[in-house]
Amino acid sequence: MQVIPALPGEHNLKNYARAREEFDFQSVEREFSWHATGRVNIVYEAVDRHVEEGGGRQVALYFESGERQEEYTFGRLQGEAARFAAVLQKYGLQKGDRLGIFMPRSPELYISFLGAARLGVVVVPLFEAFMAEALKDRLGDCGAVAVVTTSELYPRLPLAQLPALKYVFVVGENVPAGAVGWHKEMSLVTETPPMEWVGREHPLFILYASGADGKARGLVHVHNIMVGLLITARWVHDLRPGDVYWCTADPGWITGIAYGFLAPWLLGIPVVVRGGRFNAEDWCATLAKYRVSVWYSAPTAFRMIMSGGDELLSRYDLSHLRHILSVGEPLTEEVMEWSLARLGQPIYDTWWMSETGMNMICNYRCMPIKLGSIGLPFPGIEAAVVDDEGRELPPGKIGNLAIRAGWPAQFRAVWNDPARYEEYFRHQPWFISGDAAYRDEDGYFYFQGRLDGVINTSGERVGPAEVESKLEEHPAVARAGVAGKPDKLRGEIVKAFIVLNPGYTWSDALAAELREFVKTGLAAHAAPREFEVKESIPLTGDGRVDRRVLREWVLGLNDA
Ligand code: 6R9
Repeated sequence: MQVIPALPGEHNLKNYARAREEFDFQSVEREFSWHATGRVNIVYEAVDRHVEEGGGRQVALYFESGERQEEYTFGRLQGEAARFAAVLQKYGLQKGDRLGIFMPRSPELYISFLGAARLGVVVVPLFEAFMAEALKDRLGDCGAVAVVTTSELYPRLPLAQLPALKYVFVVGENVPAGAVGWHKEMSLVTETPPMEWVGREHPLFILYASGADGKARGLVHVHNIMVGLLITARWVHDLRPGDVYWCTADPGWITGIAYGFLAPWLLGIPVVVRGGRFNAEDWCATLAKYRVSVWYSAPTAFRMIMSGGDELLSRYDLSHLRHILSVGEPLTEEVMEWSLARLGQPIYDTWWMSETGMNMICNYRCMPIKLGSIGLPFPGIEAAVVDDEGRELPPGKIGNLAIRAGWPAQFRAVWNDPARYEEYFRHQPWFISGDAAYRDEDGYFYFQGRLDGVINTSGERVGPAEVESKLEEHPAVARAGVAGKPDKLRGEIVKAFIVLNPGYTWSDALAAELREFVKTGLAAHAAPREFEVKESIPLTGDGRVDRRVLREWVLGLNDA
């Protein structure tokens, strides 16, 4: 096994072993203003505080998308967020109400998030690829009273099926009849409300994440998430004054929320946000143009840049890049070798999930990287590999990757579904992640795939049951079973096994139609890339799809 030695030089985290022994999260709490004042709001710590301490003219956000290029200082963000809080207040939104944010990356998205949280309103981020059904499930489940969107996405909102939804704020021109103009309302604000102080346990956002069965679950994160974000931004991402940080994840997913803006802003570090579709050339141009020094991305993106060839990289000055991190899917040897050879540095893998809220098992600059390992638990975090009864397994044995419950950024509930929440904690004191892993003698962890059938395509989480129920709405489909099939570029692709209804025959046209059906009904990234017709779908004793057999099917095991 290849080992990449610890990097020499000054790092924020200097000695991992010592930090493991001495560090506790309470020491981080002392860094927040609320430690002294008792007044809590993450927006104050991420934005207002920097302004009050004289950093109002520092850039917080470099935004670029197509023709649009804008810079926002912390001062400007503070002002705009306060105005949006005033708009929400005018429309009667109060602390604890839920506000959906369903739009492509734009400054207005971040302003809406901050403005809501400033008022104690709970944000429900919705990935821009979601279609009517996914939106109905999520907005309906949390009873959102308002949504921020764009005129392009507005028609996807199934308004008639969302009785609790009272207002839709539309960003940009062409505000549809019945909707509220976001910009117009912002321009009318004359007075802004003060920061709403909340408890540390007050909900900040509800993020819907797919599980193995049923509908997506609303993971509730609270303002206290800041404790985990600040210290990982410093020790894992190694952020310090002068850095320009680019996390490429979309704010519809946990990475794009936690590290896309909250974590770096807690340290007053400017972030780059790039809109539009992925394009290897544009991404290299962005790294060079903004002199990105710390870059957080995913293996699929690295592979796409890799396939652009050395010639692409050689045209850009990437000399400012000093720390690269990866998340979401296994970081393969080929990507690591490419980075070492072409970017002159390793990539630091980080393992965590929507439920954990913060980086959990990571690689650090002061520690050797063992190729193929997701690294070591963050100081203050205890991780283990446990069997199906919750008993700890020795090194080398594959089992459930588990985390000792009670870390600061932990999700606090599954909205409307306490039983689902309890299920994660069924083996006290452990949180059971759903991932398989083993540990070596030195305590390094090795990710071994999902245990529960959740699909990870290009780092995006897809719930097989949601895709199955969508497919089964189509008249041609009697029964569907969906699984992730290993794929060189995307990690996994969505593969659907289907049983046809009488009178239907299989054809490429039907495959295309089913694909489109999922794409337009649920979400583009959830649409199966491969289909296979079967006589029947394997079921477990209690009538659920047997994910273990599907897994064998996609891997081509026991092919019958
Ligand atoms: C942060 C995020 C979580 C699932 C997780 C695991 C996979 C995350 C990984 C990784 C291999 C890594 N995952 N980090 N797999 N190596 N470094 O992605 O959250 O969208 O909830 O997905 O992603 O399977 O369980 P989320």
